[in-house]
Amino acid sequence: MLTTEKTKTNSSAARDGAPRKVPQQELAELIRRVVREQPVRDLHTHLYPPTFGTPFSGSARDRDASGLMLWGIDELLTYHYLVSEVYRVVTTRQLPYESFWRMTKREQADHIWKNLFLERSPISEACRGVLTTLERLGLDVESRDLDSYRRWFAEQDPSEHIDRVMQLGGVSRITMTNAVFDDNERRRWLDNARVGDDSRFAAVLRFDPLLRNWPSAAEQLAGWGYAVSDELNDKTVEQARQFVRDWIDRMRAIYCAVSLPPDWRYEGGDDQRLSSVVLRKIVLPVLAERDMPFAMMIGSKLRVNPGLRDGGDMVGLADVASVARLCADFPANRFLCTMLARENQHELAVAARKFGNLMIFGCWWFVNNPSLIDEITRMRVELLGTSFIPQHSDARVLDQLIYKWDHSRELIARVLVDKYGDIAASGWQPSEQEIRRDVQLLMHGNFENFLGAGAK
Ligand code: HDL
Ligand code: ZN
Repeated sequence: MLTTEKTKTNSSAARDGAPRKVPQQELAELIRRVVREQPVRDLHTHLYPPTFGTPFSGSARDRDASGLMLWGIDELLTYHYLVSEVYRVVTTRQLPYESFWRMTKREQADHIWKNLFLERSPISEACRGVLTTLERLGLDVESRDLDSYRRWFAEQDPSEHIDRVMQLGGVSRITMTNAVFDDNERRRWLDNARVGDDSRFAAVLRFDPLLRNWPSAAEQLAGWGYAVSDELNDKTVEQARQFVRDWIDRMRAIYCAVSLPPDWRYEGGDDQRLSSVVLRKIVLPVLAERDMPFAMMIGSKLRVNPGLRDGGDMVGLADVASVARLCADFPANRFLCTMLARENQHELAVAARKFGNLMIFGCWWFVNNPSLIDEITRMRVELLGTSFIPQHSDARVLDQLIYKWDHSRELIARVLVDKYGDIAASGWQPSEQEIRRDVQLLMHGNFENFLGAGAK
């Protein structure tokens, strides 16, 4: 219905001190700028500061072959996404997996560069990301001169490069994934209590085996001095809770996390599945006591093709009803959740409408592609407004922060341009201040507010 009454003009609104309304034609550019300028708190990565060692460093003195801080062009090119993709082009008949894994990192990178960049155009998202990163670092992509890129990286200092990449990616703080059951990771924390003391990084206690394979996890806890048996009696429960507390404290973890297989289920209070009992008796009580969220990343079938190593995992349809049951049964806990299957995304967003203690986040791994980020983010805004966390990078190589956030910011902005445009068309003219407030929530505030008092 067309109203005859003139709406307030900007000048009269400005006179009475209301925030300036943004004329529609300027709206799109303003939204893109706000999204570009808003620092993001990246809630899930596999990145590390130099204190965890780095296999790549200009000076041989600093190199640590098992170091966890991955950065530079050869790590970018040998990202497990690209290993999977190159094996679609050069099959195992031509290059057996073990021959590839016996190559040096440089030789593997040469192989991927040749087959996925030079002999075929690098148009996949993972290939394109390498190009975006090189371009934003100021390197000459058009030259296609891999050795020139290598020379440039070899001149960089790892810690200074972290500052540079965070600045280019607009990342205010990096959240690590600290897998306590990984020997390399655990040893570094036990050898050096200050290993996590880099203010640019926050730690996350990741303990998949507790839920994926309790008997094996219990054996390892016993080996670490906790009086646990694989029978979940009171003594074992208390000792396992102490294990979780000890590592939250050692890492100063801001939340705890697991990745779960697609067939993971939680059937409610009397569910005697080992993972459900471990959740109910060990994990969730400690997290409630510590006022700390629990992140569940659900849908990964591990090593369906072991020859590809980290690249060998597969996606499967998960059960959103199990997440909903957890949220209902544990109202004192807060749950971060992301799912790997595209087909789970709508139901998960609807579950978030039902439970305020559920915060859905990110377009994870196999749905971290432009077409799906657009689809999923659009659907989430329509169902949840600004009350979700649109993205995390999942970066494994430091430099990936640049492309993963460049690509996602553009896509998130595109959705917001449409959504603010829709309300402006009804006469609700958003002010710049309101847009900045909303984007700060999406990129930073929703995550920080969900962390609770205990962690920042
Ligand atoms: O379990 C996870 O955190 C996943 O993100 C895996 O690390 C996976 O290999 C990955 O890197 N996805 O992007
Ligand atoms: Zn991850």
